[in-house]
Parts: sequence; structure tokens; C-alpha cells
Amino acid sequence: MSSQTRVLGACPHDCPDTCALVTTVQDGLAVKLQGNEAHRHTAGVLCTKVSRYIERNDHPERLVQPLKRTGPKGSGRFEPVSWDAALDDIAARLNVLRSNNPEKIVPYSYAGTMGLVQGESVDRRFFHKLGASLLDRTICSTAGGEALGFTLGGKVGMRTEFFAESKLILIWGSNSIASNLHFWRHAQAAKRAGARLVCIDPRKTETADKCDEHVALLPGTDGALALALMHELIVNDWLDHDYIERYTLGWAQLRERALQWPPSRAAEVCGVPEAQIVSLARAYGTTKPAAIRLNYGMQRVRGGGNAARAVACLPALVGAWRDRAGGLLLSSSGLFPVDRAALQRPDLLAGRKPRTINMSTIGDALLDTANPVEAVIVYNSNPVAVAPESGKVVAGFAREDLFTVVLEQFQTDTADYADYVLPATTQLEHWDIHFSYGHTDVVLNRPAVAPRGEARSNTWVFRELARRMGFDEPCFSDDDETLCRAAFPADAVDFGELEANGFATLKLPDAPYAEGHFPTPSGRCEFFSARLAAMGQDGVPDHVPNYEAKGSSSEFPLAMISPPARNFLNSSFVNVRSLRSIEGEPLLEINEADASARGIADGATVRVFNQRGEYRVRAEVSRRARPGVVHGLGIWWRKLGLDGTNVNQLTSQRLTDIGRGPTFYDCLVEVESVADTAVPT
Ligand SMILES: Nc1nc2c(c(=O)[nH]1)N[C@H]1C(S)=C(S)[C@@H](COP(=O)(O)OP(=O)(O)OC[C@H]3O[C@@H](n4cnc5c(=O)[nH]c(N)nc54)[C@H](O)[C@@H]3O)O[C@H]1N2
Ligand SMILES: Nc1nc2c(c(=O)[nH]1)N[C@H]1C(S)=C(S)[C@@H](COP(=O)(O)OP(=O)(O)OC[C@H]3O[C@@H](n4cnc5c(=O)[nH]c(N)nc54)[C@H](O)[C@@H]3O)O[C@H]1N2
Ligand code: SF4
Ligand SMILES: [Mo]
Repeated sequence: MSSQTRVLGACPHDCPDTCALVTTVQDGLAVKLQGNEAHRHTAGVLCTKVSRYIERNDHPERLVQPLKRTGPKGSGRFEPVSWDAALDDIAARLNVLRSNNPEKIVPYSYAGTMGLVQGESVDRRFFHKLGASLLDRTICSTAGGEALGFTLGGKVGMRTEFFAESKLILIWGSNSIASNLHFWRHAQAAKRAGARLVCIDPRKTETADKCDEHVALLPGTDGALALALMHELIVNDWLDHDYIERYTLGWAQLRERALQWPPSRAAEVCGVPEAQIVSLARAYGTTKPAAIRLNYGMQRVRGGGNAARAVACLPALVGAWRDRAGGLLLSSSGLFPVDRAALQRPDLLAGRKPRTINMSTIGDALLDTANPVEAVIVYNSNPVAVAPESGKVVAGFAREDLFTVVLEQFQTDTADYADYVLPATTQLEHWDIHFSYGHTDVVLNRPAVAPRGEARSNTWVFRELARRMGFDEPCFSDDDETLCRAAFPADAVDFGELEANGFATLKLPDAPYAEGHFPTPSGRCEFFSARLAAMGQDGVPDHVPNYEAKGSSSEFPLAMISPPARNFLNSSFVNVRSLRSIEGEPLLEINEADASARGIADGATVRVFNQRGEYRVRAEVSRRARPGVVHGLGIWWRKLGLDGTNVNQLTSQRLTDIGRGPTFYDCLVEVESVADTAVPT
């Protein structure tokens, strides 16, 4: 038997945990993939999905050759071509557009890999040099992220490990067991030490099942709940007056706003008992240290930004930040000193100011005839499946006059619409370096095995295109290891330590906001934001009702949310059969009362519809759904759905109050039983 080697890596997926990986390689093949035990956050444990990463890597349907379209768009008919033929033709086509107007070319990428090198380095340099349209990457987190910026000064907060010492944890808009497993370990440790866990989520998730209490509020009502909690903190004087006076801004205005939200008013809006709000406020006001794990699930509605701001004000009111086990965490990514200017080289724009396209409204952007998009280069994303209002997204990608290139590991719904599909490497096959939005360690990824077939990394493709387009700046020859080294300043991250251990911990204080020092303009927690007010927005957080608030339409009486499925990662892994078989098939969870009112039996095929479209799924009559709210678990590949569509056929392209983000969970629908349809296997 030949010897085995162990290669240290990083999980590339869009997940707060950014696990450190160890791949065992034998005879050039990955034979085992585990969590790195030496990395305290991973602690040797991976989620079910990434435990199957080798199955994904070695999948028989991996793309292994460049492909050129032969059938109509969307048909999925392609023929293999050589890399040279593909790249020469792509470069020639882009050069023609460039000489006319480079803004007609649009990049479309998100966090298929969170790696700084394969996700935001040579690609960005290439598009900057080209003068292509800029992409506003809003699809996930900008509502909450920017809201946090206006309140705390950035994507900063508690360290995940200190939740283990908290006495009260509000898990707010987060199904941690499914999507933030390594945080859940700390929450459990806290629980064993006597902490109370409260889950705030319309859905009775597996996380809610394991908490002491579940607040099943209606989607998009978190701002009202947070303001009512403040109301109770004020009237019962559960406030840290010293903290408020020294380290916050705008207390008088916030106080006045919160006093308009007695629990009875919020109970009405949130659809939860008044007594539950009162008792939650008492717990939050009287338990120290109290911590909030906020997640992005609560900001995918019209008022998501205001709601995140309201929640982010709570810790300062009770002085929770004084303790390292108190405060709030939405994302830790702002704590990483990533040198994005070095990686992305915005200076290559050379003074040009191209237009910006919002990725959350790509459907409208592709159908806009006044300012047409003529070429799209998609990588690290599957917009045809994940972007809202798929009817328009599909119509846009189906345009015969649109030139589309997709860099992918698999023949996704989006790849079906490409003129060229370019086979991409996986995390086992390329270099990368990772920050995290859940913990505070940098993690390095070394390639463990050779690329499958002719698969090539994103960086290789953009270097090759740059060369063919005559971009001769030396930065277009940086190799991936050089890019890894450029990602962080040497005084912040010791590259030698990264190479030796696979990870390196940022040096940070335990309780950074114990005495203010927020990275806001005022250095305080900004209840009132002068920056928001200057933009014509409300300077103080309020409850902003959903565009499609429950009760506002008699035609579409049910609120639909479409949270992630535990065994998929957005639309990744849907094609891994072992994981798909755990999820079964696309499901709509519906409460017993709503089901029986419509004559829907458990397991029946239903048509879910609204003014934007319809899709068919199997109904699951489920205790996880509260009355009035249904859950279309995401994000299935359209072509694996019952009628070749998925839940985004129904979601809208309207944007959030702050951050120009999508409003996936602000969506009214109706459901009806239909005759059975077979599922594609
Ligand atoms: N297994 C798995 N893990 C994932 C992902 C995945 O698809 N699968 N996705 C990854 C991504 S892209 C991200 S951005 C992160 C974080 O992604 P999040 O979407 O935050 O992930 P979750 O924590 O699973 O889900 C959010 C929870 O918010 C709830 N929710 C929906 N609407 C509301 C609301 O109005 N108010 C409140 N309070 N709750 C609401 C949903 O029911 C769900 O349980 O997770 C990542 N991790
Ligand atoms: N209805 C509804 N829609 C949603 C959401 C929801 O909760 N409900 N969640 C939203 C959220 S939070 C997010 S973040 C978005 C996510 O949307 P996307 O960022 O599009 O995420 P994925 O669907 O995982 O698609 C990523 C793709 O990148 C590919 N990929 C991975 N690594 C590489 C690589 O190294 N090179 C190349 N070229 N490709 C690679 C994968 O094969 C995969 O097909 O979806 C959003 N859409
Ligand atoms: S998806 Fe998340 S939990 Fe799973 S291995 Fe990757 S980082 Fe860890
Ligand atoms: Mo996301």
C-alpha cells in the first residue's frame, strides 16, 4: 500500500463556520475528508454536507471539459471544445463589446466559494481593467450588514466562543443546527451551564425544538418585537444608564420611539402572545450576561435593515457589551483586515466609473432594453436558481442576443443557459485563503489533488482571458500562492503559522466594546444614525412592515418563507444523491389548520402561486409551520423540481429598506391541491 499524506484545507462554502479541513490523499486521490481537530472552532467535526465533499468532488457529473452550446438556450445541449478555442472566442467576443462599451459586460458572482483568491482577486482585476459594469453583491447580507454598520460601525461583534459563558442566548433568525453548527456547540455548552436559550423564528426549526423557548413571530416583524423589548426595558428600568450615557448616541430619540411600542401593539403585529414578549423582556433585562446570535434569516424582508438596527441596539441598553459573554454577533467578517485593494486592484478602473448592477434584480437588469446587458460572466453562483423572481431571470438568460459564459463545477440551471461552460476546480484542487463570518481565524487551503479532467481554477481562466485581451499589467501574472500571501497584511496574519497549522487566529480583545470604542463615526453605538438621516432615511430604527404584509391581500393569504435546507448549501449539493435523498424532494411545510382549510392532505402535490408565478411541490403537513405561514425549503435546482421550477418563481425583486438587498421572505402566496406529478430522479 502506498503512503498517505494529509493536506490542510478550508471549507469553501458560504457558511459562518469556515471549518479547517484535513484531506487524506493516497495515490493522488482524496480518500478521506475530516475536520481539523487542532482547530478549536472546527474541533474535528464537519456537517453532513461537507462530510460528503469527496462524493461531490468525484461526482460522475463533474464538468471536465469546456463546452460550447449547440441547442437552444436552456436546453442543456453542448459539445466539448478545447480550452484554446473557447478562450480565444470568448476574448474576441468581449473585445468587440469592450471597444463599443465595456459596461455591456457584467460579472455575476457570489460566494459559491468564500475564498478570497478564487472569489475576489484576478476576476475583479480583470473586470476593473475591462471597465465592465460593477456588480452590487447584495443577494445575501447587505441589509443586515449595512444596518450593523450604521449602528455598531461594521460587521463586528462578540466572539463566537464566548457564547459558551452566556446566561441567556437569543438565537434570532437563525437555524443554527442547520446553518451554524459550530456555534450551536457553544450554545449547548452554555445550556449545560444553566443558560436559557430562546429561538426567535417563524418556523419551529430543529434549533427551536432544542431551545427552552420559541417565539414564532410572523415573518418581517422583528423590528416590532425589538422595540417592544426596549419598551419594557424602559418602563421597568432594566437599563444600564451609565453605559447608555457614555457609549451611545441618540438615546432620547430611541426612547421616544420605543415608548410607542407597548407589548400589546407588538403582539398584534408579530402574531405572538403579549405575555411572551413581556417575559422575554424580563429575561433579557435581568439576566447577565445576555447574548444575541442574530442571523441573516430575519433581514430578507422590506424592513430587514431597520429590524437588524433595532436588534443591534438592545445590548447597549442593558450594558451587555461590558462582558465578553454579552452583546451580539451577526457577522464577524468586519474584524478581518483583508487587503481588498491589493487583491482586487480597483485602481485598474483608472478613474472610470462604470454603472453598477444590483445582483438581486438581475432579472430586471437582463430584460432592460434601454441599457442592455450584452454579456454576462457567471462564476461562484447559480442565479437562475437562487435569484428572486425566476420567471424574469430565466427570460433574461434565455435572450438569444446575450452572450453568457459560466464557470462551474456542475451543469447547474444557470449553466444550461450558457454559450460556453468552463469546468472549474473544487476546493480540493486549488489554493485559497479564507476569512470567516462566524469566527475570527484565517484558514488556508492547499490543493490536495490534481484537477479533474481539464478543470481549471477561476484565477487561471481570468489570467488567460487577460492575456488574450492584451492586459499586460504584472498583476495579471500573480500566481495563486502569491495572491494568498497578499490577502492580509503581514503584521495581522503570520503566513508561516498558516502554512504550519492551516489556520491563524486574529489578535483581538475579549470584550472590545466594554468601554464603547465602536467603529462608528462617533465611536458610540449609534441609536440615531446621522449617516442614515443624511440619506433621507429615518435616523432611528422603526418597524417597517413587509411589502406583502400578512393580511394585506385576500387573494394571497399565506406568508411564505424559503429558508435553507439543512443538507444543501443554497443550491450547492442538491445534485449529490446521498444528500438529496435525505432531503427527499422539494417540500412545502404547511400547518394542519391551513392544510385542512384547503383540503390538502399530507404528501399531496400542491400548486403554490401568487401574481408572479407558481411552482409545484409536495405538501408536508407539519408542526414546524405556524398558522398563516408556509415554508418552501430551498434552494432546489429547478430542473430537479416537479415542474422544472423552484420557490424563487414566486419571490419578488423588491429591495430592502437599507442595503438594497432581496426580500425573499416577504412573499404572500396561496396554495391549492393538484393532481400528482412525478419527481425527476
Ligand atoms: N445547511 C445550510 N447551511 C447554510 C446555508 C444553507 O443553505 N444550508 N446557507 C448559508 C448562507 S448563504 C447564509 S447567508 C447563512 C445564514 O443564513 P440564514 O438564512 O440566516 O440561515 P438559517 O440560520 O438557516 O436560516 C434563517 C432562519 O430565519 C428564519 N426566518 C425567516 N424569516 C424570518 C423573520 O422574518 N424573522 C426571524 N426572526 N426569522 C426568520 C428561517 O425560518 C430560518 O430558520 O447560512 C449559511 N449556512
Ligand atoms: N428563495 C430563496 N432564495 C435564496 C435564499 C433563500 O434563503 N431563499 N438565500 C440567498 C442567499 S443567503 C444566498 S448567499 C444566495 C446564494 O446563491 P449562490 O451564491 O449562487 O450559491 P449556490 O447556490 O451555492 O451556488 C454557488 C455555485 O458556485 C459553484 N462553485 C463553487 N465553488 C466554485 C469555484 O471555485 N469556481 C466556480 N467557478 N464555481 C464554484 C457551485 O458549484 C455552485 O453551483 O442565494 C439566495 N437565494
Ligand atoms: S459547510 Fe459550514 S459546517 Fe459544514 S464543513 Fe463547511 S464550514 Fe463547516
Ligand atoms: Mo447567504
